[in-house]
Amino acid sequence: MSDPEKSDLDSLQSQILGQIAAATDEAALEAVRIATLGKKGSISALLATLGKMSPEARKTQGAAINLAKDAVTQALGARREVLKAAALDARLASETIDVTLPLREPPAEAGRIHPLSQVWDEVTTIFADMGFAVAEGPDIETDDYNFTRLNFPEGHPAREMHDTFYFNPKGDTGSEPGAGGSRLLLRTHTSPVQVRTMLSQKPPIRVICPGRTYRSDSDQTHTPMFHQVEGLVIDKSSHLGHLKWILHEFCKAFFEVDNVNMRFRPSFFPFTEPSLEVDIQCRRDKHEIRFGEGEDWLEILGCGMVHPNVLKLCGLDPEVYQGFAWGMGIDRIAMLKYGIADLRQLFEGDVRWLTHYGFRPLEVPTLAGGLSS
Ligand code: 2U9
Repeated sequence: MSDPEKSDLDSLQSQILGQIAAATDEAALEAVRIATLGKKGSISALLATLGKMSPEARKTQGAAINLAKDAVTQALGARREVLKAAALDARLASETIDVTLPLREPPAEAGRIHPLSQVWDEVTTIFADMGFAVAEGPDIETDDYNFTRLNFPEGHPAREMHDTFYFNPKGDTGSEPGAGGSRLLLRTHTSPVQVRTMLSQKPPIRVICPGRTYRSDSDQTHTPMFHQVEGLVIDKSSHLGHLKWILHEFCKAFFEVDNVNMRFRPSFFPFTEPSLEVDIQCRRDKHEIRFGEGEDWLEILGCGMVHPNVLKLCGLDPEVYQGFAWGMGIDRIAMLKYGIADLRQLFEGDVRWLTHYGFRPLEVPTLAGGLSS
């Protein structure tokens, strides 16, 4: 090999080694490898010229080119290791986690219990503590259980189409309800559950009946579906004094105050006689309402002694048995207790609203631990 050729090879080698040293990542280094040792690379091109040389020239130039190739291969390998280590260091640095950051809320913590479910649980907890069982029944009822056995006379306004969602009688596709006591309807109160209880159990009876109820009514204070909880006590001696005590204890426990002043006003329901409506005293400040004492009265429930006709229609002898019943709207008492202004918000399913008004799922209401704390 002549000197100029050798110095050409030397300068090519040092140029390539310079490119290898300047490669700042593995992709740049790979580009250098392809440009030198790849099929069309500069060193591969030199090696390809060996075939056309004389044996002597091939010997000397072949050795020199192979030395340069080895030097480049070795430099590529060494640089690759350096770049690999640097890339790993950079990745480790970028992926560090701050173990002092707070944990993300687990799903059981992030979910919320709807205020209606909360109040439902609060009410059943209070009455369960007094020895009441919970009874449930179907949402679709007969005319007989929803009205007739509750002493609603034929033609009573509550039976009218505008209040009650009737189903079409079998075979009738028109909108007018058919005749007879077996028409199906969406129950307008949970009272048919008490009817079923009386028909299937012997007194003494102590039940509460929470559930969905339906009336054809929709405005700011009414939704076509709403929730009620009713109670029933039947035995041989229960009287209005017992009823007043139960309702007083309930109101103190539910509103979580030591005393509640109550007012019992005469009223009328077909299924009770006498019938009463119950108000509790309250004080309204600008931003909040306090229950139990104050200048205002708030209606919260209705009640009364079960009408002798109802006892008879439910298979009990009114000469032997007597008892009392009450009913209240769960939606209404939930709104009062938790300061919910618009009834319709209860049914909108807005997750932002639920985050504000909802309850933590693991904080189950108990009388000992606090109902709503
Ligand atoms: C039977 C006998 C008697 C249940 C009662 C009320 C009074 C009452 C309303 C409160 C607000 C319904 O949600 S509301 O509109 N209820 O005032 N309910 S006594 O009496 C019964 C029930 C069943 C067999």
